[in-house]
Amino acid sequence: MLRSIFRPTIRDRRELRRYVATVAIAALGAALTADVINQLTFYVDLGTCLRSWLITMILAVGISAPIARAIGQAHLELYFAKLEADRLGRIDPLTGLANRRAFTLAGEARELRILALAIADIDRFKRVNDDHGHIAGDEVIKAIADMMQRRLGSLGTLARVGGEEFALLCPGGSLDAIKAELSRLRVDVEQTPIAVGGQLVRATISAGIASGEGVPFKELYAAADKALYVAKTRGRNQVVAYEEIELSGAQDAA
Ligand code: GH3
Ligand code: MG
Ligand code: MG
Repeated sequence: MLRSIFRPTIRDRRELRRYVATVAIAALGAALTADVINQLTFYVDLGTCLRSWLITMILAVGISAPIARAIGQAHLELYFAKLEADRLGRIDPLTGLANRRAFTLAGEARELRILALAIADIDRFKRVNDDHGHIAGDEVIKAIADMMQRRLGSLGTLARVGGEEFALLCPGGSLDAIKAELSRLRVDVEQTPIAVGGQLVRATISAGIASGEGVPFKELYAAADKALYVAKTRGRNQVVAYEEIELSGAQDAA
């Protein structure tokens, strides 16, 4: 009881009402107990006792309820502010996608079984900035993020994990379907000029994908990153699967 009064957890209006009621009942109980002892010690007559108890009850509730309401309201606002801060701490402000922190938390969630992880990176993005300026560069990042959201958003957690780098974490579905959507996204980006400040900017992306149920998140991330690196060295604007490079490595060695 004391803990729920002095260290309350108030998450909605119902809990706020319960808090006000708890404090008012506690104040009423304490004040009435004191007044009963008082009146019985200095007993005059029953009428005086009853009038005093009635006044005590009205004062106890009348004073404690508004104070409890103000304290409870402050706790509720603090709770909402914390929720909002948590939400903002997981979102990339430019694209509205999850940020790297949220992506890592999702990937390391113990109960999550990961089917596939892909990393996509805009090709030669430094040139976009150099040719069109940093603000136009931001617009390009945002436009590509929107294309990704439309193509890949339903497949799992999509995040902006770096400047012009995105990652997708798929907990289920069909691996072939995920690879196919990633390839369609690559074509979408290649074929969709992005209008920024009266100019059309053309961009391409490269992506690496790794899969394996039960493989730890960090290992899968490193494998997808390796596949992305191979996509870049092979000339960019392509999707490479880690299994594919492992296989070709084995064939080269044979
Ligand atoms: P690659 O094909 O090898 O990926 O080449 P790249 O030029 O895309 O790669 P690099 O890593 O050399 O350059 C990435 C550039 O992205 C450099 C940096 O200035 C730019 N960048 C990073 N974050 C942002 C951002 O938030 N906005 C803008 N406009 N540019 C950014
Ligand atoms: Mg790049
Ligand atoms: Mg990059």
